[in-house]
Amino acid sequence: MTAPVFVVVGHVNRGKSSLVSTLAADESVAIADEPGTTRHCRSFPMRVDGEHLYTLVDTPGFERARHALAWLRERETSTAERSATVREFVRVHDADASFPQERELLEPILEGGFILYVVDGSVPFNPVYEAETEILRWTGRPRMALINTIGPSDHVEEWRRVLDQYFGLVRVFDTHEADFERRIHLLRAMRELDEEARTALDRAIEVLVEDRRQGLHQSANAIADALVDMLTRVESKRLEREADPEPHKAGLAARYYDALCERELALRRDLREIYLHRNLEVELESVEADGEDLFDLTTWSRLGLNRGQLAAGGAATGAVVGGTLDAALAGSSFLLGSVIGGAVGLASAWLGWARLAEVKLMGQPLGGTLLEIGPMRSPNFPWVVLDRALRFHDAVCQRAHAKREAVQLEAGEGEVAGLPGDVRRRVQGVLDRLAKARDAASVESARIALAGAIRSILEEREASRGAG
Ligand SMILES: Nc1nc2c(ncn2[C@@H]2O[C@H](COP(=O)(O)OP(=O)(O)OP(=O)(O)O)[C@@H](O)[C@H]2O)c(=O)[nH]1
Ligand SMILES: [Mg+2]
Repeated sequence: MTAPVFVVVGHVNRGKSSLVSTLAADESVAIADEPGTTRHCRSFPMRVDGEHLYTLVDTPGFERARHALAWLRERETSTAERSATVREFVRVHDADASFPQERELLEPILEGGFILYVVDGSVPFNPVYEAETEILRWTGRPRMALINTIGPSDHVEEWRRVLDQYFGLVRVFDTHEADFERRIHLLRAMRELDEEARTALDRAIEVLVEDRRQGLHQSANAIADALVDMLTRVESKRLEREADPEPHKAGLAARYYDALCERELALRRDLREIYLHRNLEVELESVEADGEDLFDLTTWSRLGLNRGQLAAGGAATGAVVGGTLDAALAGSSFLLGSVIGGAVGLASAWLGWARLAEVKLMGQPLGGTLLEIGPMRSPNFPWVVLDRALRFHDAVCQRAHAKREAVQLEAGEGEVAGLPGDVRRRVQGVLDRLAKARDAASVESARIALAGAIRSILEEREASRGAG
């Protein structure tokens, strides 16, 4: 079975490369505001595990469609001969080097490619496009039209009425907003182009769905790994006998803070890798910018956790006793800002940390003392990490590869707030086990259980998106 070739064509600057990028999940496709970004055809073979499923061809846009059509019409003999006339067009102008863009885009079609014609549904239809669609009709190849909407105006219905006359298949496909589900929908629609393409696309869909399932699995592991690392993290500093610990506290706290932030960032890089978004910016949100950061533990109500739930779940960590939660967590963000900025007295910063994480000063058998911070004991902390991980995962796993801007996590309603009670209790149960784990084997067993719980959460979310 040969892999079918789909040739993405359209007017210059209408989102052809965006379609290729999103459908191929390939962020290396050049996309830009300037018309004429794509100058030459480029093939993107869709391969999964070495299996070649289909090929997408990005092409330069139509530039002189009306002239090209006029040339064809002058030479029209019979309808049956139209595709031969298009071949003749390419051959003749190869010799005189005119119509470079039209020649480039027609060649892969004449070689047996299926046509995906992209239009911009935010600009009105005009007769230039009629020339383009007419040329495509002359090739006699199976074709589908896709309405992509770049700007804010809406001319989709107008386009649909026109395109229905020229194309057997017309679909709306927003190249910058399409998530995995919509990609699969489009591949299903493309099956209608041709019997042979159908077999190949069926296989492609099957492989992509399985690949996606594995992606969710890997993501759950990555999130669980990060959670366990962050929750068990300890920073320590050995001090000389008689040394005053005070001057060392702020530095150690800052190192601890940095290590946790760095681990969260590493998780984002892992998730980005899983979904083939290697160039996506994944910076952590800063407190200054939007008031939300990893240590914004005061927002526990946003996470949908009330004090009772936390107390029930988190009592094992010893941090929640009666009404002390609010006091313990109040101002933690401010506190961390001050650890970094050094604005507040070191002693009070250290005191604040002691409310979130264990801090210890221990005598050592061979003399001197060990100043230690961690592990994190705030019962809110893992929920904040999980919440942020879920939101980031959602953003990355649904992101179209044509959309290149940095990921922005929306502040507001947390994701863990929407989890059913039994799911939260399952997660909390594992967190409690982790807090009590005293050896590597019990930490590992908690990590596996956590990955399992997170996997169910991710799969549930994926299923609800598919249903929507
Ligand atoms: N917001 C938004 N912008 C889009 C969408 N599709 C394309 N664009 C933008 O439109 C511009 C052109 O997109 P490309 O995908 O490069 O278009 P093209 O048809 O390949 O352009 P040429 O190669 O120059 O013919 C880029 O700035 C894209 O970011 C969309 O669905 N939404
Ligand atoms: Mg392009």
